[in-house]
Amino acid sequence: APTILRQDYTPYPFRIPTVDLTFDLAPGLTQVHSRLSVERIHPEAAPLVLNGEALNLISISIDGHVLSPEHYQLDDHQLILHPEKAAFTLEIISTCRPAENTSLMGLYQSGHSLFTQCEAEGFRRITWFADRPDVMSRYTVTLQADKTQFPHLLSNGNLLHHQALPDGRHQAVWEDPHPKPCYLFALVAGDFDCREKTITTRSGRQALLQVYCDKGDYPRTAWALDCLERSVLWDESRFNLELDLDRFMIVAARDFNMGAMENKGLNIFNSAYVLADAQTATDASFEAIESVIGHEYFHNWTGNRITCRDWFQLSLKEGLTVFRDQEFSADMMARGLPDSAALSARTVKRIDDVTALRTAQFPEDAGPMAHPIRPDSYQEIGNFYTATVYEKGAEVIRMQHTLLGEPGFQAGMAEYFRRHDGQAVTCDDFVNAMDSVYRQQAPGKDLAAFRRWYAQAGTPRVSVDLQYDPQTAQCVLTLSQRCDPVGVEKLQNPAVAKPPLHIPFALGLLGADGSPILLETDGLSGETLVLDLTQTTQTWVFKNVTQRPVPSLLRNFSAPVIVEYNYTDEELALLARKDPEPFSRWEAGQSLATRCLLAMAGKQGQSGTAKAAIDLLAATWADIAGDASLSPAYKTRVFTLPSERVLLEKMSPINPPALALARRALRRQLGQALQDTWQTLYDDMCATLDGQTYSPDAASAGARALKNCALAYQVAATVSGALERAERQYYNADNMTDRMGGLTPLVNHAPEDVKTRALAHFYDQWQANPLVIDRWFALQATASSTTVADVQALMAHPAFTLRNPNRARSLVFQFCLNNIQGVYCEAGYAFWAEQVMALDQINPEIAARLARAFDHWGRLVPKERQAIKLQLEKIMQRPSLSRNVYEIISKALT
Ligand code: BAL
Ligand code: ZN
Repeated sequence: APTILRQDYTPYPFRIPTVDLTFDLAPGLTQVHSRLSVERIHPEAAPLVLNGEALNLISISIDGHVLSPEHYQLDDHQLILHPEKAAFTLEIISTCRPAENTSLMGLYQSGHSLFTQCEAEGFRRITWFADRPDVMSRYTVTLQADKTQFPHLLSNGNLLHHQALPDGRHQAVWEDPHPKPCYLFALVAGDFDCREKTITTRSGRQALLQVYCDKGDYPRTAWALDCLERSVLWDESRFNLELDLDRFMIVAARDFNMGAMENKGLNIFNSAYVLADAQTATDASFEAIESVIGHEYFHNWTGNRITCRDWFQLSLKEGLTVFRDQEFSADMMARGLPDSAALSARTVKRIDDVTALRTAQFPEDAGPMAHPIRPDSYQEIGNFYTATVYEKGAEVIRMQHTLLGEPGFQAGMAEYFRRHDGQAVTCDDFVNAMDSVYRQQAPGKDLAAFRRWYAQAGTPRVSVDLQYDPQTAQCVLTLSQRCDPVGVEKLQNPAVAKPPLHIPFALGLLGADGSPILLETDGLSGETLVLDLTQTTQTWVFKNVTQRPVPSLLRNFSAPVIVEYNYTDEELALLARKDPEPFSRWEAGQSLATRCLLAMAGKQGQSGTAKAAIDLLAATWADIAGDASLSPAYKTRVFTLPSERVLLEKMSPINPPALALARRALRRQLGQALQDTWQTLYDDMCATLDGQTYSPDAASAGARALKNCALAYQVAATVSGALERAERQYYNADNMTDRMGGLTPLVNHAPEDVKTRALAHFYDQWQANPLVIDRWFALQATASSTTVADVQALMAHPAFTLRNPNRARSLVFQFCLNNIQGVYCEAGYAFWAEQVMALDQINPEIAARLARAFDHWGRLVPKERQAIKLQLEKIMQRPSLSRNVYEIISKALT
């Protein structure tokens, strides 16, 4: 497969100011009539190259004259024309087959409806076009279809006409006033329920907000519409950005590759991120829906009004929009709370975001697919919708926010829109706008070193040295940064010295009793200082430090780095109990737990080796449990041990089964050691929630989370009566969060008959709801006792299909990615390889995601490493691998 290089970018030699599409829609065969106005930009005779895949050509004409085949070149990927005129109308008639399109890219059928997905390169499966984001056009779209089968015909922008046609057909004509790249095109045809609301935007315009769903799902759309309205209001108030459309639609699709898609005015969503009610969705789902609806809505400005020049710039819109959705969720969680509670609520969101980064992005940055947030090359762009581009990209935006402060960052955003509204631009253009504000704010400083974050792969490490001199009352802090070669760098240039990055490093110092020490250095003072680490090694001297301090490092995770500092266990316990900065306080507890787990994993789960540290951890947790100033949501994060996937990154060589064993053993031990604590927490949370009707607000969700966390520890520790309590909770719950809170420990710990009965009851109850049945599969896929044979048996269940991405994810992905005890064995690796190959025949984007499950194979203990290598080679030998899977497996084997 050819490698595409960022440095090879050249502008498209033509403009296509208008696109007029007429669709004759039917699942079996759809005809597309495309009329493009084309204008040559470059005088020299560059050919007009249009992309097209899986299309059948009927005719091509220029200014009404039909072209015969000797006037164009056509292959499986391109149509090349040699127009003589400088401006002309190009008409292409073609057909495609939505019902046969299992890739879910382009136009496809889901249930009885038709949907499109064009990002990144799906539009070329609809019609021949310049399928690249820097070609922007005004679209007029006519949709024709059978009226009974497809009563709703939707596309971007405003509805111009709707009329009946002969033979029971009808047509709708849509016009989008905003020029857009083709990846933002969308159409939907089907029979839907719709929940809607008219709102007034800040400038007094009326806008219609709509949520479309399959018939019968209407009762589960209220939350989504509410989230959409709050997103509109938030973008006005926090970012000064107003909705620029008269109509904003969201449509839920059962079959969808991604979470959702920000098509202009017509967002298409995976139904998992739209549908929710108390009975079927957990608190986590409600929260995820809020975040994804916000995310897609915020793209309307960051992504759609200003888009990407080329796909190497993907993080321009994704990193920025993830940052915006993270802030939206944090603001929603902190709404109406007094300052200290608001800080704690925001920190809970920060903890979750950092955990997600460490779970997916840190491993990616250490593996064969490591790439900078602005990649330099790709074979298949679909493989670069990654945690690095999204989540690390958001961290890079967040650091600019930290450096400029909220008012400065907003000034930079305003400058970005002033310069580039309506354009397709680069990450550099964004940083230039921020830099212009930064230079004004801080004369003599600039973002030159900061820009390296866009170019460098790998997670930097910052090592910390702290020297204290009681005589002079001075504390000398030295920070040193390094970033080891990763991915292809290791082969190409292992000795490469990466230049230092600009790392905003937030820090505090605590006294022995945990009280904050005022930091004074170089004209700066405060209880938290954000130091500008821009050199490989830098030193700061703090004055008037009257006692030996304990450092609180990288507060609020001010940069996406790994900190190295030799804390004693006691120092970690002090920070976990007393650090006034809640993120670092959580972090200290996690570090102490990590020490226990790694020591135990080194000894096959034996806790004797870490007894003192475990006792200290338990004592610390007991104190935190009783700290009335901390919210239940925050406590739940404290009591959640780091996941295996986070821990794997800290082990060398990696021994996953040993880690899983250690984690299970530590959970049991903490369950036993803190029996009374769990009982008190469980009772307190039940009392807090008693008599309330279900609401997904952050406070109630936090109470339920802590209750279910306490219950899970009791069951893990086989505390007498705990299993019965879980069972009662499962059967009597009035909401899905509590139901899952009861069922999960049952499935992991209960005797076979109890577990089987509950699972059968669950299936029976919810079999008509696909999203709930996804939970049923996922729960079994991740249960510690589940084997490859169990998963194969579940795949034979009538409700299972690999064709639906959510279903494939719920069983196959959950097992391969999250069932450490089940999958790390020869049978597990063989199963994984088989599924990658089977999925590749159906849906290469989804197959390529599964293909990454063992990215870290090269760092595993030798026995596992060999076994996985065999499977990688087996996949590689498969003829007709998709470009998507080929890129992943070939890089893994390099
Ligand atoms: N643009 C693809 C889906 C998303 O990031 O919103
Ligand atoms: Zn996005």
